[in-house]
This record gives sequence, C-alpha cells and structure tokens, in this order.
Amino acid sequence: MQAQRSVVMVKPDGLQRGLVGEIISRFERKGLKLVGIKMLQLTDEVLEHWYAHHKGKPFFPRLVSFMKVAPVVAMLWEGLDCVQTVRMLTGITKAREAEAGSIRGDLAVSQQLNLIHASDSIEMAQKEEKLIFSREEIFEYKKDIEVFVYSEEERE
Ligand code: FUP
Repeated sequence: MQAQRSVVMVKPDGLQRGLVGEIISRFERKGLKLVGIKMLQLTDEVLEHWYAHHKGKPFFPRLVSFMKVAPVVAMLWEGLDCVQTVRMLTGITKAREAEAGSIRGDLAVSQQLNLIHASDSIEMAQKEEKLIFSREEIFEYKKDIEVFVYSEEERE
C-alpha cells in the first residue's frame, strides 16, 4: 500500500476542553493507523516554521500566542490517501460553518479555537512531520485488522 502520513495536532483549546480522547477516537474508528503521538509545548521558533505561510497576516501574533497557552498533543496518522481523509474528518477552518459530522463541525464554533490542526497537503504533512517528530518517535508496526479495513487491491 502507498500509505500517506498526516500530522494532527490537538490545539490548546482541545486539551483544555477534554477532547483529546474524542479526537483520537474519531481517527481510530475511521480505520487510520496511529504511528506517532506525543504531548509538547510549542515555542515561537517552531510556530514560526509551522505557520510560516501566515506570517505577516493580521491574525498571526494572536494565533502564535494562543498556540502557546497550553501544551498540544501531536499525532501522526497513516493510511491510504490519509491527508485528504484527515482533512475531511477535521472540517473547514471556520468551525461554526464546518459540516456536521466533522470534528470541528460537531465540537467547535470558532475560527481560531477550532480544536485541531491537520496537514493540508502531502508536502505540508512531510514538512510538519519533520518539524515535530524525530525518527525514533515514528513507529512501523503491522496491524492484522487491515485485512478487514482495506481490500486486497488497496493493500497491494
Ligand atoms: P486550517 O488549515 O484549517 O487549520 O486553517 P489555516 O491554515 O487557514 O489557519 C491556520 C490557523 O489560523 C487556524 F487556527 C485558524 C487561524 N486563522 C485565524 O485565526 N484567522 C483567520 O483569519 C484565518 C485563520
């Protein structure tokens, strides 16, 4: 299988609201494979790289300070077309307009306090993975259940 990996980060609001378990559960139940997870305190240095594409925008300073108010929980999920699947489960940025059934659509109302970050492209997923996880923090293991999650064709 040509599995992709995507970075999901439960932001400070998700941690404070006690939604870490709920969020993990949504990705687990979908059938994605957890290959990395850790709690960390973000710093200005990491956030400058993480949100480099937003630097200079009016909301940038507040976004950066919000991301530091509490630790975050970073996860690495793996699966076929994983980046797109994770974005679909996440919902659009402005949570109060996000589709019901998505994490943001069901559990949040804010544009900035929208519970999670999810990689928005394969390139960004690779960049974010390198920024947050070391090689030893990424695990390769076999899940026997995959024969009931993907078809034979999809597993090739
Ligand atoms: P997403 O990829 O859905 O997290 O959204 P973006 O990369 O567009 O936004 C990154 C973060 O900036 C999100 F937390 C939302 C926040 N943001 C604002 O606070 N104000 C804006 O006008 C746009 C984005």
